[in-house]
Amino acid sequence: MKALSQEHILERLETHPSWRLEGIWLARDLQFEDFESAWQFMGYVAACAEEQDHHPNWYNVYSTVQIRLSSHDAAGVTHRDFDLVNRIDQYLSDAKHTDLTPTPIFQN
Ligand code: H2B
Repeated sequence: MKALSQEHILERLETHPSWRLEGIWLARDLQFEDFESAWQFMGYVAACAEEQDHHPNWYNVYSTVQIRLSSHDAAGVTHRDFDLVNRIDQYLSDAKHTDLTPTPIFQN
């Protein structure tokens, strides 16, 4: 599958305003109430990823989860990433969370 153009990605992101384009990644930084809620969210995303055979890069510290979605085989963002974004947004529409300001991964 071919990577989408930046123009196409930015257009699609208009309906997903909590996500941003960061290089070849669709990025979002989340905070939940506690580790259990973060882990529950990660369990949901992991199940989606297995079902779709498309997996997130992510980083978890206690109640925060930083997600970076890209299609490694296309070296960019494809429709598969937006499929996962849709399912993540669907979960979050019904789960207590806050969006953090864009945060670099591995920040001390
Ligand atoms: N996930 C992501 N994000 N990109 C891929 O290219 C990818 C994947 N490839 N999950 C899949 C697994 C591939 O390695 C397996 C063999 O289908």
